[in-house]
Amino acid sequence: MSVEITATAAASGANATERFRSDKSVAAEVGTERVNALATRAIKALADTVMEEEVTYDEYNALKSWLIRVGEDGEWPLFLDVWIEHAVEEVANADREGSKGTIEGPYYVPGSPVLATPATLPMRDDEPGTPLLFQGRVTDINGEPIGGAQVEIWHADDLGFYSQFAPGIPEWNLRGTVIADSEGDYRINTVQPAPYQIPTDGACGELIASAGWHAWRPAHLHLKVSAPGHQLITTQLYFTADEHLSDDIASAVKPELVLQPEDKADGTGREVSYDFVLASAG
Ligand code: MBD
Ligand code: FE
Repeated sequence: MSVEITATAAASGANATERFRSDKSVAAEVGTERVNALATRAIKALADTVMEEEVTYDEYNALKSWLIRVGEDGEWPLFLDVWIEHAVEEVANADREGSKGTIEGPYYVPGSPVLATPATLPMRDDEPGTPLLFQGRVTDINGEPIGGAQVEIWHADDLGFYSQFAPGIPEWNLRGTVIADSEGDYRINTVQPAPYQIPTDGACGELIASAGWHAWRPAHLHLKVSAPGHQLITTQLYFTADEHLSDDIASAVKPELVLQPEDKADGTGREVSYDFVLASAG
């Protein structure tokens, strides 16, 4: 008997929605004045679009049924993180010193296995993909190493799927919390992630197809790097020569975040170094 496991937009959307509910939505409270200001402006922007573009009832009803489907497919986290989060991140990190951040996206899960450096991320015995040695140092803005800094990493596999959001992948596959050594150095063995395609069979995919856009993000590693007394940075790293660096559907690429891996001398895959610089807290 063979069991075929298929990734569906609705299943990964449901997981992302549940994840968001349990991690983040509880603490989110916004005061009356801000809600008034922001909701008034956002609603006006939509109403202005209707007026300026002379939107028809057919178009209005298409929007209404599409919005209903975004919810049904659990794709609000995906929609917001793909098309809006980059602006929120830009505002949040406008004055930050040290390494560049970028968006978190919908697929972070806190509490991944803690691993001492040198670490190998949890992966299957036959994990597909090119082995990647990702290493570097965590320092403060004066270049002083931060011993014991925490490098949380999560990324898609060689097929572009994330554990806990696509079926049939071990729970913590390609996710880990790596503790740097006393010199702030970290060393992580993993595999190169594949470019990521927004699920095409859900509401977001429908928007992309209807608008004639493409659904791709360049291949990327997600990271959260932190240490006591320093500001946590949420970022992503990309790979040189990826055809989607210049047209990421999530608008989350910055030139400082592009890695240039090289072949390892022993022929066992690729390697690349990247140093993180953490701003001090407060
Ligand atoms: C991803 O992997 C991602 O990083 C973002 C931002 C949105 C959708 C999928
Ligand atoms: Fe991602």
